[in-house]
Amino acid sequence: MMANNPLETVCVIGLGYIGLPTAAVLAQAGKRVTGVDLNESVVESVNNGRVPFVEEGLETVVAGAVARERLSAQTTTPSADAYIVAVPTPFKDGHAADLSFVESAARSIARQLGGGELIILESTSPPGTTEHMAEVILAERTDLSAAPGLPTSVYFSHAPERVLPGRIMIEMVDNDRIVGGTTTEASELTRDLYASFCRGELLLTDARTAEMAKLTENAFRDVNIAFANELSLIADQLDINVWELIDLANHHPRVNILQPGPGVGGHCIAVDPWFIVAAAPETSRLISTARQVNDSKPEAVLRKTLEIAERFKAPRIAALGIAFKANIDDLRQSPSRTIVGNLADELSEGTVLVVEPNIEELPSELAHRSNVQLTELDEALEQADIVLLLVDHSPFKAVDPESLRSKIVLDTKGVWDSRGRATPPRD
Ligand code: SAJ
Repeated sequence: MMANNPLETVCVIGLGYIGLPTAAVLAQAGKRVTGVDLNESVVESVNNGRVPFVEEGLETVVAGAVARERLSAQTTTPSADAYIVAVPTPFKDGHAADLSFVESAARSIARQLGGGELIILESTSPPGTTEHMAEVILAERTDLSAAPGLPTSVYFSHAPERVLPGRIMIEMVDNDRIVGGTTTEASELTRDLYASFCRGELLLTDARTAEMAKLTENAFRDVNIAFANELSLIADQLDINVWELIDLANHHPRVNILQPGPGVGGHCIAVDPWFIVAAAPETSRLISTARQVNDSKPEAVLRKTLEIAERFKAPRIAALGIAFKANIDDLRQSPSRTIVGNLADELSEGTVLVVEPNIEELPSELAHRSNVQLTELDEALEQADIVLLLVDHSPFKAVDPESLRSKIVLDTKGVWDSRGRATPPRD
């Protein structure tokens, strides 16, 4: 039984942006960790101590854990004391969550269980998914039960991650964390496991509230960014500088407006609020509208760029950044990538010079286009008629706006537009 089981071996299913760092910090904390991923090249790179994506500080921890034989990776699910499911939960048509990866992870775990194990869902999920995962497992294993305290008991919980890409290794350890079990015992076991690496407060609740809390955090940010994005469109219409406007308003002690941009990207904030909308469509009016406002921003940036481009016969447009946000190489659901693709589609003549310091080759949908080129920053700035800043990567921030005087600049992140900027923009 659990009291005798200190959860020494942990299996993490899904070695992506969340699963791999989680596996690494657990291994660093002394657990024996097996990471599981369907992708053989991911497995191979982890076993060689390498990380298949850019995340500050992660590779050192992975390499150390692999060298000390605390962390290894494979394509099949082994038996373990605890399982952490960190697989994607994308949305399907109509914005309902696609739980097929969670379900197949659950089935692979079911085969390994002997009683006493803890199964934690980390993937961001609609309310009820942890209970659903438990049902999938218990349907396969009628010899086991979710009632606590029996030799045949297994324990289920949700422990949503809330780390910020780019700061994962810091936030994984320092952030407070919500832990929601389907039983109190499951919550307590999860808390004990996470306490091995997490210095933040571990806040216990039930599984459904934990699921909703995670969605609420991202919906909160989405709604607030939508406010900033809507303001930027209004300010444009009224010929007001939005950066100055926000800076001035933020001097009020109870106002803290976020920053507008080319849209909201990534696999979290642009996705998770839809799970709330799908769960309560009639009631989630503000959350749903915020999603639409943020999703409409790339089109507004595209129209404005094309309008300016009309002034040239064959414009050279330097598009700075196609990642979904600053200083990462993640192009998933990136509004700037969409803008560049659509710009290339709609530009009858001219060239889009893409500058993205964090990648070595363009994604396939851009790579084959004759009017798109991956270009170094200096060269793109020199050649460009129009400079379209889409992501606030550090090298772009270092460009002196004075050097762009002869260009038409469209700065969607307010990086070079310092009017009224007495204080640095807040994150
Ligand atoms: N963005 C703006 N204006 C802002 C802030 C962000 O336009 O003022 C844009 C970014 O450019 C980006 C998008 O929003 O396209 C999302 O970026 P982000 O930095 O706000 O968030 P993510 O998606 O990298 O990470 C979020 C975080 N959630 C919250 O801050 C509530 C993180 O803590 C979560 O762990 C993560 O989602 C997740 O995995 O759910």
